[in-house]
Amino acid sequence: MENSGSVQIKIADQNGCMSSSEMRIVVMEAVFSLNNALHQVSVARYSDPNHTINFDNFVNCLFRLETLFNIFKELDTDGSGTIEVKVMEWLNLVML
Ligand SMILES: [Ca+2]
Repeated sequence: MENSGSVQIKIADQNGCMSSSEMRIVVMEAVFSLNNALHQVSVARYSDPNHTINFDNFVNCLFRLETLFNIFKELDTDGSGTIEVKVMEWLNLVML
């Protein structure tokens, strides 16, 4: 995942919401490259029943992704791409 430094958000339709597929495009252009599983989990968590994501939920999703990514980078002190956490540390991370 690579942070582009600036974010220009384009919402295809004018109703203030985006579809799950639009969300994936915007997130990938803006900040993160999501694999299919992470995209599906993000949509399940942040979309409403018709699979659209409003702006508040989109911002919340981006904030959570960035926060967890930054925490991971801090814990991965040797840059190996893996971290080791105790159960209470892991619970604290996922309950953010
Ligand atoms: Ca490591």
